Amino acid sequence: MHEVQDPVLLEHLLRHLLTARAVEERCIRMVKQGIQPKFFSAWGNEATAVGTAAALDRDDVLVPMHRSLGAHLVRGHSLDEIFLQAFLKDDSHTRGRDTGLHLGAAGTNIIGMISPLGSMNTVAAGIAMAEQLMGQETVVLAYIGDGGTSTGVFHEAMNFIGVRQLPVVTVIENNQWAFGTPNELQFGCETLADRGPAYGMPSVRIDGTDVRAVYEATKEAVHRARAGQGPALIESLTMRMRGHAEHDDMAYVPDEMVDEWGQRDPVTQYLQWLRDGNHLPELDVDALRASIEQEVLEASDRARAASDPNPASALTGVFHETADGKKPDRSNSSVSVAPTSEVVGERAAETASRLGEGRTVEPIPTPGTEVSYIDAIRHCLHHHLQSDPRTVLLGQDIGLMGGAFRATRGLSEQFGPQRVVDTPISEGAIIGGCIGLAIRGLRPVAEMQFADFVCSTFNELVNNAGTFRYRIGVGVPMVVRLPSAGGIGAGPFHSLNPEAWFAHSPGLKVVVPSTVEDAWGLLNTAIDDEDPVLFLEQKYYYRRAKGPLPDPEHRVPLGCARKARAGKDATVVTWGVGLDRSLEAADSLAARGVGDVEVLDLRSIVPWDKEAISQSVRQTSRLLVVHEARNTCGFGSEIAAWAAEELFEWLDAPVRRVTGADVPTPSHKELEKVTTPQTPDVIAALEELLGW
Ligand SMILES: Cc1ncc(C[n+]2csc(CCOP(=O)(O)OP(=O)(O)O)c2C)c(N)n1
Repeated sequence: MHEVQDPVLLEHLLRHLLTARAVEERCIRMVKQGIQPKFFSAWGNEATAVGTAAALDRDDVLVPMHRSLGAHLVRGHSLDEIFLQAFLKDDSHTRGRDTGLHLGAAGTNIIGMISPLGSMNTVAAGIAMAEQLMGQETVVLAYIGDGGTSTGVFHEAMNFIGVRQLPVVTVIENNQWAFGTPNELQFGCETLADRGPAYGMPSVRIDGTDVRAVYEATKEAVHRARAGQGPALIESLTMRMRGHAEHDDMAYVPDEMVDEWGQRDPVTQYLQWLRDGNHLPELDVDALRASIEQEVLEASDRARAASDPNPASALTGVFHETADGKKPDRSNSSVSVAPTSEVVGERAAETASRLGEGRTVEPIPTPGTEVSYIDAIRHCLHHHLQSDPRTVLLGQDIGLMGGAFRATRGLSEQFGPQRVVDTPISEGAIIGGCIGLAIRGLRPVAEMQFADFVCSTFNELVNNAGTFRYRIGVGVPMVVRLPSAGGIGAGPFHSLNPEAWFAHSPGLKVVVPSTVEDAWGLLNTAIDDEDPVLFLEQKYYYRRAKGPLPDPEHRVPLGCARKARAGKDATVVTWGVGLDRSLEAADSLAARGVGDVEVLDLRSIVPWDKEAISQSVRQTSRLLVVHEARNTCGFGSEIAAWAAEELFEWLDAPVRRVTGADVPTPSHKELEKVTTPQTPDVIAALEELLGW
């Protein structure tokens, strides 16, 4: 028996069902007329989108997907916002940078989606963690299609949500088709709801064409989550009544299926129920529909006439340094806004002090105390946990155990397991979780157990974290610590130098410290930076490099090379393990009187210090790049290409590179040596260069 009887709610649901349908009709027509670039119809999904979103409270957070049009409307996106985005206009949420239904403006409680399926569910988990850390009772409502449930990262998200019992309600919009793939080729269990208990949460399968059933099931799940009783999974069964997008004729879908589900159209069904029970006797449905259609028409016309983005704007806003701060037009929007940074700070401080009650925080050694590189990292993390309540650490085994390399030893005891979070073995959940935490105003620092395992979450970094600011103007201030590089016989899966992959991906900053001073200084800067920073810490230096612990305020600006050795005859640009080899080589040449070599420790790959290299090469006229990462498309190629373009007139010799070989890193130390640059290799290259 349905409990949904309140006339205000009944009319609310009706209004949004009719609006969603009217937008559908308008968009389909405009795509046919060639006016609108693209449209992913949600025809048939209206009851699921509207009924779920209607069950939220004002400050809850929506993490929509591409069939969530009705949810956007319910949560307060105006028709103007929807059509401005559909036409990729300058005043739209993504200013022409992302596609039609990827709505979600900065600073609101609707989070703009990315296309890779499953990825947003980890972000939903991170947002829920953030809200918990701020002591809020916010519920996060996230969606996924039946096809999207097969992705690895979706399982990672659900497992993580289940393990931590986060207040996330996940709605599977099972419209029985994922592009051209039916349910029976998508999953082997009987229903997708069967998976709920295995993820550690209750689940239910509902009729997704019945808006009242959808509303009730979601309301109950939201209520449980808000009461601290954990997450839920709702499988809402519908039918995708049109092609995947308007270009798809869906000839592969059996006609009988379309006919059968056509009989269960969510809008018609609800209208029929209202009529049969005379539930809204005063309401003139035809007049309401006509006025909605008029509003839709006017909004779409207004949006069509709005300005297109300035083409030059496409080159701005990848990082906060180049963001122009332009905000989309939200004048008609009634979407609730996210807490401001001041409020986040206050809430985080309250939670941090509550979590800290009864715990003893050990003092950080006084500046000047000799420490190792790994201890400098640990003390810097400690410093941030202590001085900034927004700091949260996430990683595998980082809590109880203190991390594989003990970089977080003792921090969980001092700051609590809610701020030093042991995660499942799930790189996707760690990085997606960090994104969610960061966009809600916290300062997450992730640890990959080894840099190599970042491959398992490439998507979250490259497609999500790296594009967030560019797409919607939302910064993702997070740091990913990656124990990188070889030189210690760690073999093919524990020796990665991933700097070039990430340097090639817009929106990610990359740093490589090689000394105690830089480990502290770069980490300190990275945690305070407004963009995602990959911190490629070098296992080779963990216990080998020692030095005085810097002052807490010591910061190394990103993009500044360090002159590790002055010289006048040749310039070596290097970083990481290459620095040790290059300094040894330079000393050896000097001792033999062969040449006086300058060594620049680049230490920041994105951004990188072209000016320092330029200045040095103008004096030495010779340039050698040394890095342990593989040769082909290594970052040395970028430096060499740039030098050929910009420094040609200053060079007396070709630019040379000494790099890792294009092979996986072998485990046997002698084999590893052959595949990675050694001091004699650097000496030989310098001798050759000096001979020009
Ligand atoms: C990880 C990933 N792989 C492939 C795609 C391409 N793709 C976009 S939508 C889609 C089908 C999605 O099906 P489903 O999750 O059931 O959602 P629906 O479109 O049916 O609502 C595919 C394969 C993608 N976006 N992400």
